[in-house]
Amino acid sequence: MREALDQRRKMNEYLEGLRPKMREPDYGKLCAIPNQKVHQFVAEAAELCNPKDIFICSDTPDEVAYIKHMAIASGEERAALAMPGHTFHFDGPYDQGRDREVTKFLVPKGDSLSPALKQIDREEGLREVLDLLKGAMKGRTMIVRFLTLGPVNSLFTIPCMECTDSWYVAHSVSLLYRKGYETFLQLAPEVGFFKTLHSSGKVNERMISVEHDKRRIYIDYVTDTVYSANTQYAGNSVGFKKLALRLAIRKAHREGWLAEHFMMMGVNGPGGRKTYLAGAFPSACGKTSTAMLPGETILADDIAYLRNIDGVCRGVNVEAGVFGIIQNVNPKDDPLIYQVITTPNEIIFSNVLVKDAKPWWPSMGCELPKEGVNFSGNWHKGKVGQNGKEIPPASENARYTVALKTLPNCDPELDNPLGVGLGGIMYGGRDYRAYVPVQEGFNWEHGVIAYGAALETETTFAIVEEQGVYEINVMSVQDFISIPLGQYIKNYLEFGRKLRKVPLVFGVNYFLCDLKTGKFLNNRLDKHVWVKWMELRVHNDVGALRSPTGLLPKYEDLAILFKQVLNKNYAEEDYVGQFTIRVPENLRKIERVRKFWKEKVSDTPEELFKALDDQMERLLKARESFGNYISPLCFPEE
Ligand code: SPV
Ligand code: MN
Repeated sequence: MREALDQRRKMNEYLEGLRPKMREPDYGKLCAIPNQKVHQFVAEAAELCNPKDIFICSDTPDEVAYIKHMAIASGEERAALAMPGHTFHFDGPYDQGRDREVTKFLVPKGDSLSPALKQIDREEGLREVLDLLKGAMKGRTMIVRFLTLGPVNSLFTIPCMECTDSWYVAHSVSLLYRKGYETFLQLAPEVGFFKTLHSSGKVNERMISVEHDKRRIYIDYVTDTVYSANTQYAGNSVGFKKLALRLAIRKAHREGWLAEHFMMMGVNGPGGRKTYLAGAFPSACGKTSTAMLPGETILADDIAYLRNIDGVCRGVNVEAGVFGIIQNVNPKDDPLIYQVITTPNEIIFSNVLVKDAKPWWPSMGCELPKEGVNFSGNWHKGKVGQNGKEIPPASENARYTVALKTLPNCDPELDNPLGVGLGGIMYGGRDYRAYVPVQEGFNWEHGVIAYGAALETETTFAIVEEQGVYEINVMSVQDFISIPLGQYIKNYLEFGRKLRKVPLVFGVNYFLCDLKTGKFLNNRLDKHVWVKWMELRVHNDVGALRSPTGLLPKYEDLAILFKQVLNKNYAEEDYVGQFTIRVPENLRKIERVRKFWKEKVSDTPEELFKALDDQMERLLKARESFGNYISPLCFPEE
């Protein structure tokens, strides 16, 4: 046995090269993985980045605790918060969010991606990023982590590994992903895996990356590798959020399944039943707060894989933790999250304000201190940054990182290798003017096109519509779609057609405003009623009204739900205001969506235009009978 092992070691030049650089226990943990591509990745990363040592994490509780300890000992995180288990971390002032400008696909010669996607010639990009990573880990430890995307031992599993010199990144992996060392021990030589090579680069005395102008995040789909240099913000440095999602989308579309920017939740219905719904929303449009509605269960808050298993659309959470936006989390609007992040739990706060051993963030439900420490160092109200702008107390994108299993409302099916069967999928953007708060597509095609492919987010509200700035964000995943957009939609439509049990498709809009006053027409918690209505629709328990843009809830059903869920009397007048079909605004929306798919995408399927045209015709026809603004009470029951 020992001889065989020795033999294998000898045959593996990568391991041989690593031997002098590693301590025996780490070397043993790496040798135990029977996959030469793993050894090669570690050997090449070490050769390039020149770390002082290499730590292989085999996921034992001691090692996981050591990583957290080192995150604090290195100064990347600080434990100076009163609440046990809480730590905080700062990213540099220029690294406070996903960086679209420097995140690029490496495209080999002869291959072409949609011009809308940021890209660079593969050879040129590799040269650039490898040069930045050269010697980047000098004097530091390279931490090697193994994890899986999706539950272990399942059809959905994608094995992943990361080499990083950041203990904060390695600690985030503990909270956000499922442990994968065991999976790698069984990894057959032909099984592919995703990998990330990351370095924070040069850091200052506050452990903040200083060479922000040399920040690069390059994605090599030829080898399924993400390279990230001079980054710290977890969305840029932990390679398994949107970076691996880009790789997963390519894989999914090759293999006939879907990788999506979805939350998933279990909604409790009558008679003790539970119905699973998924939802796609662009950042900061209500995705996490929908998934965290009190009384329901959360299965995923950011990324899901969907497969057709025996004709049923089944979904898994790719991750096992939440990297959530903290702004606006307060006891009134997000009671569950607020409770979790203000009690003793293992939580990393990033880019919040720290004062009196407590984290602070905007709209947390109390007044913020006038001074403290934040991502800019010592902060006081009125402090101005290098760009001449006032520095806010906390970043708009300040976050909390927590394992899903810490949450009392974590869904018990989180690790089910078969995932959960989805009853419905919702798409929602920030639409101040056009779409009603909730509606149901007439069928898969209509819903996917009218709500998903037409998903828009308006960045500013202006009374004069032309001043609004709209951004189409197809399925809220557009930034990450690494295949031609038209092909993506074709595959999506095809996926639904092959299902025996097709999920219902809903369009939601939490941001509808009164056209005259600009005031929101709904309260933040009203989404709970919409979600309960969807649950009833999945089981055909309530009827709906047939409007030109989709099936609308009936007033009497919503009135019952408002009473049951929020203990509120729902006035018919409010219903009419919220569910009035606004023909001019809807027509303009269709125009914008059509323009996008005509001008920005070269391979749009005809059926997409047909679905938009049909919707336009329905709107025009309804206008002939009822005028520009049509009360929902005018529409017939389906
Ligand atoms: C998002 O921005 O959609 C996120 C956070 O979920 S990130 O990790 O930056 O992608
Ligand atoms: Mn996201």
